[in-house]
Amino acid sequence: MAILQLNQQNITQLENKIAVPKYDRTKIKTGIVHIGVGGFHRAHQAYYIHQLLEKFNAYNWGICGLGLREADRKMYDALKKQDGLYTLSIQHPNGTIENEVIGSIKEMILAVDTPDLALKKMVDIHTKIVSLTITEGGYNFDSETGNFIFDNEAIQHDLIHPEKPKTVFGYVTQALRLRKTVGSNPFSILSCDNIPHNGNVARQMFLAFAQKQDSELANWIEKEVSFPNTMVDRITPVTHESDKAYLQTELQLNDEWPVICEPFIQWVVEDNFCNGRPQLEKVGVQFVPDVLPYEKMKISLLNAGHSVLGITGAIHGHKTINECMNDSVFSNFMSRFMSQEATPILDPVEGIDLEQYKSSIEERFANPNIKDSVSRICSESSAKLPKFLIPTIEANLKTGGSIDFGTFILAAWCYYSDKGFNEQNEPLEIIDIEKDNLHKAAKATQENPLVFISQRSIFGSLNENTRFVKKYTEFVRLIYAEKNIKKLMNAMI
Ligand code: CS2
Repeated sequence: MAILQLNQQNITQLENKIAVPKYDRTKIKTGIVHIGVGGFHRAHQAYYIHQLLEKFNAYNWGICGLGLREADRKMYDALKKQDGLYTLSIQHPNGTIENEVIGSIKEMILAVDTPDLALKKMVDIHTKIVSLTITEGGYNFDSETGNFIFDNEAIQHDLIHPEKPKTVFGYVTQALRLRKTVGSNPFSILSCDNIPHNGNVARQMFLAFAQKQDSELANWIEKEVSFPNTMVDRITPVTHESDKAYLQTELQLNDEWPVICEPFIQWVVEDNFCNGRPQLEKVGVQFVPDVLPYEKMKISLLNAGHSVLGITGAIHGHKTINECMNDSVFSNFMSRFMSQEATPILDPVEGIDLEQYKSSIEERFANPNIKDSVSRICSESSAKLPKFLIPTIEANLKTGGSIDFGTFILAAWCYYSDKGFNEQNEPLEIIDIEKDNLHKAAKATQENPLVFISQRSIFGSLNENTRFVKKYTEFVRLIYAEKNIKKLMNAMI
């Protein structure tokens, strides 16, 4: 049977094989410009908007995907070819797969090719929200000081050339400037990254940039633009060739870049939008006055739990998170980390039973059909760990709580960054913008055990805490001497 290319024209031929959008896509107007379209955005926010279109004809809230970097070209090309359509394959633990074509991404813009078009779309009066998944590192702040990093070429360029921006800070600020000039309302800036207080952090960073460029504009942004805090959740592994091949053989469908995800989905949002918002509560999004306890809970348990499994699992030679969960030493170690170190630092969260929440994380991680690679989890650890794990260690140092599990992970991360091979002698796939610096610092550990944790932009002042330094040094010594991470973990649980 002939293989059909996924695109708008073929939609009617596809509807016998797979769920396709029932709404009239020609009626969709862009209300949201999303910067950073990747797997997660397409499994999460775009899926919620798709449901809103499907059930409530929310035609004013379509999405325009905006890529600012050359690295976004591949996604741009794939979605452009498919008129913004893509397949979401929801993988249940029992093997059931729900495939659905998602239609909420109405248009795509690649700013490196068409910068004027990108600005025009952000300035368009119908655009009410600019949302972001620019990764934990994308907010451009120093973990030690919390300040915006000005000392970088692209930022320097954008400060001097407001009309020819390159970075997210330059684009958003210029778009707001143009909106102010023509007297239209600003858009809300909606951060969907895993950073505690993501809205507040975004606000602080965009204001710092704008202040340096144009203080009058910065004052206007401060007064008029809202930056809701949000907690986002859905595990979305990297798409593999086999996922594409599955759609080709099972559904005779060619999709350049489908998305795989788990059934679980959650979005908790602060109801603080300066220019309107979609009625997402109709499709299960929770609007709450204070998102911070939810964010802290999710980041300290789920994201940190992922890093705990990912780093140790990678060293041992496990390839995926579910493989780690099948190994009781790893799953028990994570569970001990969660109960002994992360739970005590959390505030009560309304409507959530923490014990149940932790069990659900364990079940989700064990989903055998998600196959989330440890390399995705370990990627960009230099940006993730200062948000996911280090605050928990710091909080426990303040209260005198346990720091063993968290500290072990930092020592293991040093070993991981140093060796570049797992204990089965296979090369590790290390993806980190700081990869070379991490490797250099970790290499020096044999002579001076504190070099790695003296990278202050990652570890802050942890290297000045005697209790932490003692534990860390002991673990580094053990991990390097034993060369058997599992044995050491087993002794701790
Ligand atoms: C993961 C997250 O990047 C990571 O290390 O912990 O991508 C995680 O899968 C999502 O935040 C789940 O919502």
